[in-house]
Amino acid sequence: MNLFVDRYPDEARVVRAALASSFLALLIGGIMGLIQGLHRTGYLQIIQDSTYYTVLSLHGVAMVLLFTIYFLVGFFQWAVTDSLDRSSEDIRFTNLWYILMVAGTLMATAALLGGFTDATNLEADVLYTFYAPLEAHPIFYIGLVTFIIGTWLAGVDWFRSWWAWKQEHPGERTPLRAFMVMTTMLMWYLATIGVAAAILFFILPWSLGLVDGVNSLLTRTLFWFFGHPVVYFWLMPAYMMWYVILPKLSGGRLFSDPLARIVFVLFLLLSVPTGIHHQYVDPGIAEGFKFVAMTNTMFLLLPSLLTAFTVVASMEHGAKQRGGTGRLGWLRALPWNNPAFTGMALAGLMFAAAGFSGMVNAGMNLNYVVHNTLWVPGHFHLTVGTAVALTFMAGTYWFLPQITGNGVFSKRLGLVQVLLWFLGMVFMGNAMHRAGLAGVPRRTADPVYDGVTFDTALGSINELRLQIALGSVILTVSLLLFMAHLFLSWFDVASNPAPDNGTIPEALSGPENAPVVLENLRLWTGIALLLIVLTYVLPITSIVSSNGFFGPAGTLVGTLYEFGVWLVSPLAGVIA
Ligand code: HAS
Ligand code: CU1
Repeated sequence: MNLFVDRYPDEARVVRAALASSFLALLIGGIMGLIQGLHRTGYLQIIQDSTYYTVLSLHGVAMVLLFTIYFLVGFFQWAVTDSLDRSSEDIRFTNLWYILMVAGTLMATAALLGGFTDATNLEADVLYTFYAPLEAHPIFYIGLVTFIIGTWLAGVDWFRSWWAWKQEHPGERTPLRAFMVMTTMLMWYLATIGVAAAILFFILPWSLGLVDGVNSLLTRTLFWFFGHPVVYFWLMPAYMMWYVILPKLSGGRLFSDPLARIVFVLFLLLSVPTGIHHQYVDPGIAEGFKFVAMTNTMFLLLPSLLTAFTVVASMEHGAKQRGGTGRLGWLRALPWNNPAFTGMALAGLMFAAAGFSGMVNAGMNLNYVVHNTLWVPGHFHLTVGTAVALTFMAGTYWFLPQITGNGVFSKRLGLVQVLLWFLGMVFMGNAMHRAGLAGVPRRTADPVYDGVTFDTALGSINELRLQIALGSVILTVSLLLFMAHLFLSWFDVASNPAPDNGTIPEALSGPENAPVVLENLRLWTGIALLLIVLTYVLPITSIVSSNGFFGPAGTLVGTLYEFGVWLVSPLAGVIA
């Protein structure tokens, strides 16, 4: 039997645990999403307006930090173990990073849940971006840091496997899946420097009461240093599924392995030096720095456009192997009755629209029209909420049998589920984008103001509200179906055997055609670092010299001194 679970039972256990955590977060986040969707459209208001922000914080953290990252660590563990064909160097270490992630999650979640009651001083109504001056209980930040350290150790674990593999296979090209994991993790290490610095040096000491204030522009900038690349941390595993699973499900092979590698290297190079495109309207950052971020963002479209080409070309190749013909007629020959395929293909289709709204966001002048409106949630419900989430759910229909040894309960149920998700997002994504153009703000419990009407170019605002509410309901139905289906498949209620289809076919143009220099990850990481220095040192220096490390007043030298004193003071305390 060729199933992953039979070959690597210990690793499969960690993968299953990560997936279970991921889907639990999805369920919790989804319920919060329904409450919000109905609340802000005015259809059902079961919470206070003030509680809306607790709900929204939980929704954001559960969906974009927990659901996505737990899924991807599980998926990456499979990708590394399976593609290198070797066990973890030390399974105890593998268990350790997962346990750390869970410990971090419990702390952060306790703080988030505390927001629902006055009985404790736990609270984290700070939304997933935790901008100062919004302040959470310290346990929230400690939880986040612990969770991130867990992901760092996961990366160490995979690098150890890769180095050991290289020792035994000198001169060989790294298998594609492992290559994708390594480049993604290098990107993640660079990106998380920003959030680690923001939390450890500024926000956590401030919430612990060790320092009086923070420079909120500085912590925002450090957040977006991390906050843009984190979106690719979610996207790159979805891309990996499109590159390695989708061509196979289409009935063919990946069109080009070298092109896929180039895409992942481009993400490593360009993901971080673009973060300022979230801050086009922030005062205190000179226009020139914003322009540089915009230019880098436009270059960053390239890996996604390359992906669109390669993945669709691979699908066409697959369809033609299955007898498809014609310029577009081949589309009919694709396996549309397979939920794993259909879900991923629809996720890709939706991403084409999402990429377009991303381009609008990225243009400095167009951004002024859409920033802080519902357009932006429209954009990310199509990117992370569809391209990523639907790919993860659909991919699970293929992936779950590999790690549990049990077949999926019902293909038809799976198909209905992925179609409903797509439909729900068509309503919600479309209506949110349009409501944003009408000026409806994001992150607002009840966007109704005296004397203000939102004018839509087409249709009416009530129709948009209805679409958002309807979308929320359809998505919830899809989510509940997914959870039920997952349960039925996982516990093998129908006793369906797992199909023996775990092998990934070779690409049409294989790794031997890739330039050797692509393997040089030190070089790419070095260039990525250089680009980060070039784009971030000047804006950060300027932010600190105008407002100090810890808020207004103080010159750069003065605050550097203050900062130094703060750093050594615990040490002085210990000595005394
Ligand atoms: Fe974004 C805001 C720009 C991609 C997520 N983004 C956000 C926020 C989130 C987010 C969460 O420049 C809100 C943050 C907040 O809370 O404030 N984004 C971009 C650009 C891209 C982009 C240029 N975003 C993503 C992805 C995300 C994500 C991916 C999550 C996973 N975004 C912005 C900007 C803002 C922003 C500004 C700030 C807005 C503001 O003012 O606040 C690009 O990476 C997009 C490139 C994509 C393409 C599409 C290629 C098409 C493909 C499909 C192939 C088709 C297939 C299927 C496979 C060029 C690959 C074929 C099927 C058949 C049947 C044939
Ligand atoms: Cu971004």
